[in-house]
Amino acid sequence: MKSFLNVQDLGNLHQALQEAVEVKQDRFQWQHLGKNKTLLMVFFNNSLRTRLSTQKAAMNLGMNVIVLDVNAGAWKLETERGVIMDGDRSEHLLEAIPVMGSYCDLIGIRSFAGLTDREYDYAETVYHQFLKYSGRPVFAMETATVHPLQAFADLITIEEHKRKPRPKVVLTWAPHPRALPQAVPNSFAQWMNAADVDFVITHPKGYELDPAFAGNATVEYDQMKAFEGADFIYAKNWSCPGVTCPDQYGKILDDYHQMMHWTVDAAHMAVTDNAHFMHCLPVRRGMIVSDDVIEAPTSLVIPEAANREISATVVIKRMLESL
Ligand code: AN0
Ligand code: CP
Repeated sequence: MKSFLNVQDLGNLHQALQEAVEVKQDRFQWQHLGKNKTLLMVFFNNSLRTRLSTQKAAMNLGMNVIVLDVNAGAWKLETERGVIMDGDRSEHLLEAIPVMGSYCDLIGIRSFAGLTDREYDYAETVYHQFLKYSGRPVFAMETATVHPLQAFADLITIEEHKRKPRPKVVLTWAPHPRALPQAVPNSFAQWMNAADVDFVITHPKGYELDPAFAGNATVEYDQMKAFEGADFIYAKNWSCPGVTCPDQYGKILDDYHQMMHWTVDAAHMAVTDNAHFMHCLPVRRGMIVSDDVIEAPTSLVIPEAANREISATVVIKRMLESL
């Protein structure tokens, strides 16, 4: 595997899930694969889970790891071609990328959406520049439109906790004070569409996900109706994807004070089939979810985060095997 952005990059999903089970049984059995190999993790944005779980995964596989926080100590990078660099950006991404590639064997990138230029974000411009100019296999650690390591961990978690062969999984929008990317819901939708689940998306009008990710999933605008009989509730905020209202791309459509009835609380969970609560974290309590719901025994937020180490181990293992 030379690139990891989408669920299709893993090939047979059932096989990948089986590999995750094997990794979980003994995560250190492929230490030889990473000997004298180096992973470079490049962060343009903050992280807790991705940073720790991906580094741990690489260590499970016997790799060395270098982490670069671009905004904390590196030169400010220009990303546009054809500009006169007389501002505060000292270096161009087009030199920085091959230089980074020369020090490592694999590259993981975190580069969030700018949320101003839909075309630039949805073309995954930064990711593809890394792929093209680094000469190394590259994987997304949340890029402009996707967060596949998260969605893979989410699916592993659902497989571990499902009580029916085909559970009902509901992705629900929830309020947040700041505009957030669509990467997490995009990937979650893509992976759920590929999995054997009954998948429903619920959000206020205007937050329709890009059809490339939402596929044929059922969209139910009545949140309570969507929650009925659900086995898994996956909450996440996202800003306007610009599908039904292109001029609003990356914006919050209504003041969050008006949207607090979308916060997942006990009254919401009461209409489900004793559903598990899920969220990728970091989560704002009182905005996305109430304290009692996230603290309930049915909440999976911690096992879900723990499975990030498993999803990352499978992905890095696959990349090491194809070096
Ligand atoms: C990011 C997002 O919503 O994409 C990262 C989530 C894993 N969240 C925040 O910036 C709060
Ligand atoms: N879920 C997730 O990717 O968390 P971080 O932003 O802390 O890495």
